Amino acid sequence: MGTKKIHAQPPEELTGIKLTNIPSSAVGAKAIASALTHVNEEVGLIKGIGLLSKINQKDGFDCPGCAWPDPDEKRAFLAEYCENGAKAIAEEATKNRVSPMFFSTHSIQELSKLSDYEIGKSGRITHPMILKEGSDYYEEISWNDAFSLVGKELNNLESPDEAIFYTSGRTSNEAAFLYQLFVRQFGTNNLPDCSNMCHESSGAALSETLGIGKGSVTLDDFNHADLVIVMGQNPGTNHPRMLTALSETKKNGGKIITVNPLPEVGLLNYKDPQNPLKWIGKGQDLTDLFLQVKINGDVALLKIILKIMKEKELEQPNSVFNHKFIKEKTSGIDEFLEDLDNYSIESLLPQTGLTLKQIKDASELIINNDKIIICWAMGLTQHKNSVDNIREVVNLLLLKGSIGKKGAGTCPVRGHSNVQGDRTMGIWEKPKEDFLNKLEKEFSFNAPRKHGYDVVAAIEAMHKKEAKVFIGMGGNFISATPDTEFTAKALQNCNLTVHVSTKLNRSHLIHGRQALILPCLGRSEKDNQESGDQFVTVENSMGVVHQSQGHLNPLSKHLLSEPAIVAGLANATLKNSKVNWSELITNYDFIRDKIEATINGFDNYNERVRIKGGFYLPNNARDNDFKPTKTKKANFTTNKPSEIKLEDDQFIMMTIRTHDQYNTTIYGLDDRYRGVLNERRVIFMNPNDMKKIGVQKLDKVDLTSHFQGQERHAKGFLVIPYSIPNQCTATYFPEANVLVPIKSKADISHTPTSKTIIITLQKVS
Ligand SMILES: Nc1nc2c(c(=O)[nH]1)N[C@H]1C(S)=C(S)[C@@H](COP(=O)(O)OP(=O)(O)OC[C@H]3O[C@@H](n4cnc5c(=O)[nH]c(N)nc54)[C@H](O)[C@@H]3O)O[C@H]1N2
Ligand SMILES: Nc1nc2c(c(=O)[nH]1)N[C@H]1C(S)=C(S)[C@@H](COP(=O)(O)OP(=O)(O)OC[C@H]3O[C@@H](n4cnc5c(=O)[nH]c(N)nc54)[C@H](O)[C@@H]3O)O[C@H]1N2
Ligand SMILES: [Mo]
Repeated sequence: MGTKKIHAQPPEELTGIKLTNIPSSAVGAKAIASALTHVNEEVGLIKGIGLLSKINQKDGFDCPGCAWPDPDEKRAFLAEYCENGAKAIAEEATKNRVSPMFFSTHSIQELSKLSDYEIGKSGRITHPMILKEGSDYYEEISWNDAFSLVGKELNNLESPDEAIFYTSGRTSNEAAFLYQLFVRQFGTNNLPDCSNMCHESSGAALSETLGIGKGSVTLDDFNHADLVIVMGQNPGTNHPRMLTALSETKKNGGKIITVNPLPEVGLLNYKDPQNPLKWIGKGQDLTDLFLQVKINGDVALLKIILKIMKEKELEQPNSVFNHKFIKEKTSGIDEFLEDLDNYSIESLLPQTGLTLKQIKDASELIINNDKIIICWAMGLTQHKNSVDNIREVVNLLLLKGSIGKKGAGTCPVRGHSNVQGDRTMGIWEKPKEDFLNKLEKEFSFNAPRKHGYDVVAAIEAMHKKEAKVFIGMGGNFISATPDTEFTAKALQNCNLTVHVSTKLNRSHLIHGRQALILPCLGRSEKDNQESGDQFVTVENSMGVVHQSQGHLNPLSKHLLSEPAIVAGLANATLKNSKVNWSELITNYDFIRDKIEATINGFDNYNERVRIKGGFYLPNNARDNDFKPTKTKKANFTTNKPSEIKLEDDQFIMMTIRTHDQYNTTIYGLDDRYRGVLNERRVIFMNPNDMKKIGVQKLDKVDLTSHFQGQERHAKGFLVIPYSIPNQCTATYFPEANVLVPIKSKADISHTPTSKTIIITLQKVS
């Protein structure tokens, strides 16, 4: 078998870099032009504009781009989308088809030599496909045969715990609910999901401290905030509509602090895409104070701020802390304040890369304002001490009483458009007892109690051959996960790998003994079942549950909806299920009734979700009620700064997204906002560091990562001098995933440390 020659990583060849000026502002006319170009190329202009008019409208479909919420009230025609949302839609609604003919003329080996960009551009998969043992070509298979094969392989396992059921965050509430029910009736909690690699650290920290793993603010809070702190996040690229919310904060007199190793264009300056009059000219400065922190220097920075706050409060009692809130609502203040004395500002400062003056300026803004929102994303969640990062953010908000009131609170900005909803639906390897009890009662079965594998544990189990069947509900497991070569081996060890997918991706090529691709409908397509056209529901980053309805005709009549695929798998696998799977999918209202019966906050689900705009789920932190925590109060915690020690020739590397990708889906080869065109194999470096190791602009280097005495290698990256702190570097994911060691993960949350990788560089002569 030719598996050895199959490429688990993108090719190392360079694509012809061009450097341009970094734009002085984000969005504006260029963004509109770029969006329309993608739409035109993939879908055609007229159909494309029709599609854009349905994005995030109350009768339209939820943009698959990100989980940023839509305004509760006004929604302008063509207004609730952004450049990158438009690209996401274009990518799904593409004219390009991956048909059985395509597969019969392209071997797996050949396809694996393509770049992720080329693989994605091949298009949407039209038929269920099987890769038989020993073959190098996928062939068409009937849905029935595909389901039977999965059922047979699952039932052949010695234990249900030998199967892995992964979920990516685009899956609707209805599909996710059915999927977890199927998996638990089969007998395992092995439900790893993309959250394990994403906001798991936020969930862990927020549950412990505030009693809910989700953020507390609503979109309207941005209209009322005095101060918004954006940490470790690049909204100009990844949540462009957030810039509108930030500009509202500014309009109302609020201030913005940005904490980031990179001066990300969108945060610094912005032009409203909905206001063409403002496209010409300078745009709006969003950030009032930019703290160019060193990678993983956030706990050190927050500790200095907290120490300054404490000092001021001691000098001038009642000038900083909200004592009423602290006394009534929190626990652990004394230990927390005492622990701050264990650290000195002098020893913390070098970790931040900032001057004390800059940090004092930030502290001043925090001390003088009461309504504070802190936003964050992957810059805080993907480090060894990520949970500490987020708990320290909570400490700051608690001292100020800046939670559970208008204009204040926590704002972890979610990634995938329904990643938060999937968790609400029970996609989690560590389900709560209360939820399992309700499932058992409603569906008359015994749910497994043993906690399942998260993403890293799942990879390790497959590597050790302790897990033998992998099923992915969406996503692109091989390219999204760390330690590419190790993970490839893990997947290749399986008896069967199955992917429910819209588009071709690398995970279809890194396969087990046999493999299946089960093609599903996309968000933008009509989902017709026995009772007529269905809608699905999703939950955004701020806990609003709402409808999403596709309007396009499905691109192939052989596609099934995700709920129908789950029902098919369940019917073929489960022998004693008392659930009528086939009936549930005739009308998704039936699924929603079951959700209402088993999950809190979904009362009158079918009725309330039909109200335009949807409804908010309960949120105890938003209501200033912290009873769900262990102490029944909001908890102060003591946290540790980074413990990384770099050797003289070592650098810390973060892996980030370009402006032209959606996770592992590569829309194009440009990173316009960072001035890099037509190349993804680049490494951003500080010019002083370049001098120190003797490399020049556009020199080619190989990268080696170092972890517990092991080395991993990635070849051929071009050096780009950039505004980034000393000893810090950045590369793009998924290209650099090969360097992320499988065992390098966050404490508690087990999130791979995709933003902290220790590397050295070797110049290629
Ligand atoms: N267009 C588009 N939209 C997307 C996605 C996409 O790929 N493309 N992905 C979606 C998903 S799943 C997610 S999770 C989100 C991701 O959204 P982001 O978290 O914004 O994405 P990243 O590119 O990982 O950027 C991380 C940011 O954190 C900064 N950073 C890195 N390390 C540190 C640190 O130690 N401290 C601080 N303070 N900052 C740091 C980086 O410089 C960068 O600006 O976006 C979602 N939306
Ligand atoms: N080094 C590094 N690694 C990272 C990160 C990082 O910052 N650095 N970020 C991590 C993060 S935050 C995340 S969330 C993960 C993302 O991990 P995943 O969610 O696994 O990856 P995606 O690239 O979002 O998945 C894209 C694939 O989903 C399929 N798809 C798209 N739409 C649909 C649909 O509607 N239904 C179905 N069934 N399939 C669909 C398509 O086939 C597409 O190829 O990656 C993580 N990996
Ligand atoms: Mo994510």
